[in-house]
Amino acid sequence: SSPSTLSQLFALDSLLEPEEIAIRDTVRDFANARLRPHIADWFEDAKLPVREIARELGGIGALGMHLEGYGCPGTSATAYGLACLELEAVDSGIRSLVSVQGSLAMFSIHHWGSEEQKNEWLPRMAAGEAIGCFGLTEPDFGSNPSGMRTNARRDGEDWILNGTKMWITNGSVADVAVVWAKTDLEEGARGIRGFVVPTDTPGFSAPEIGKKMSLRASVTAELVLDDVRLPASAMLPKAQGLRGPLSALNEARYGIVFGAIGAARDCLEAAIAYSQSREVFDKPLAGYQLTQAKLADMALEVGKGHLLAYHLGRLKDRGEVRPEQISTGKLNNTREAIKIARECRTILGANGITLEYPVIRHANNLESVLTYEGTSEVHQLTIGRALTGQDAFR
Ligand code: TGC
Ligand code: FAD
Repeated sequence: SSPSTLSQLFALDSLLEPEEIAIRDTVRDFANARLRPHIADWFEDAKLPVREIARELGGIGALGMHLEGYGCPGTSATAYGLACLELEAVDSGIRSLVSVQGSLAMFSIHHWGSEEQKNEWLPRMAAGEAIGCFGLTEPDFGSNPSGMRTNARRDGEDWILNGTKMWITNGSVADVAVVWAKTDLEEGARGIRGFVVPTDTPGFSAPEIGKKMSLRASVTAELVLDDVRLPASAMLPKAQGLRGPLSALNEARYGIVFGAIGAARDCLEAAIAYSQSREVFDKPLAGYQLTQAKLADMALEVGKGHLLAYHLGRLKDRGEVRPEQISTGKLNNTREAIKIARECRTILGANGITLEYPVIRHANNLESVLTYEGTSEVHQLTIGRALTGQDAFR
């Protein structure tokens, strides 16, 4: 009989609106035509042409896609998720670019910023003409950002920022950094606050982090803030406390729920195709029961991952999704995706370790995806807290 696609097996399109399918297909076609042919080289060379790609992504409306106004397309959250899925089916690094730009940097300005900040940055960021980054993590504070040491003190009307941020996606190519810092408790703007920092401000530097074995098609940098002087208007006026950055993380984690399953789908499609053409012991690998058992089990997880993502998309579109629900999707879909990537690698044998096929690249990328935006353990503890009412983080 003729083979079904994964989408047909689960009748996935029956759960989507025609407009969402059209957006998904636009992004898929763009990704396959403009990104897929180059991705193995970008990964091998650890060089992503961020500016060029950002302008093209802006051109198809993929930056700040589900934000309203200020030049943003204002699509449904589900459509945004589908875009993340198609981009990560090419590479997690591309989805990261979109997540950091749209869900972290643009969302923070859109949700917590002043009209002046929104008008200054969002239209250019939506078009991909200005690149943003988001500095929360520090060398000694990743899972526990509440311990951050980066500090903002008042000098007259100005703010002076000092500190170091670590592992910041797009850091060394960004035009603007959303930086989270602790403010002096005595000075009326208590606790953790966000600052919109143009990266050409004196005292700001962003050395790139090299020697990565994962997310090679993504720029990662340190941010060094050495007496960076900013006007009073640089502070995000509406964000106070950890809720500010964590609300942006919800947005980016939501995109990863979809994205990770895109990487898994790409691995599985590569493994199915390979198993049909590769002959072992005189017949195609696909004709062996052991292979089919692997493929069937992986298809179940890819299908279930889609269903969970679509469900969270609908909850988010209704404004009902809760952070611990996003944690269920981030934890499950990332964890299953990396298992699938590794299992697919076995089907490809030695060919599976090369960049001729996407599988080892996805597997390596997913090591980062498992860690950033809340490690698996952080999401287990978030779900555990929701189930028991007990906070086991500390
Ligand atoms: P906790 O006491 O739980 O909360 C402090 C305040 O924040 C509120 N809150 C949230 N608000 C919105 N969304 C969430 N998910 C929230 N979780 C908590 C909470 O209501 C409270 O508000 P308020 O007003 O009462 O003060 O804080 P905690 O210190 O116990 O921390 C909780 C924990 C561990 C879950 C949190 O710190 C955490 O999520 N840690 C992980 C850090 C993380 O994910 N970093 C990611 C950095 S960015 C990145 O990795 C980009 S990768 C590139 C890409 O995306 O592709
Ligand atoms: P740690 O927090 O030191 O964790 C180490 C281990 O301890 C993990 O297994 C963790 O799960 C475990 N652990 C932590 N707390 C507990 C606990 N309470 N109980 C049990 N186990 C625990 N950050 C940004 O701000 N912006 C970015 O753009 C960004 N981009 C990134 C890009 C890449 C490629 C990578 C790899 C990271 C990026 N990050 C970014 C940082 C990322 O968010 C952090 O790496 C992540 O939050 C984990 O922090 P950590 O690496 O310091 O690990």
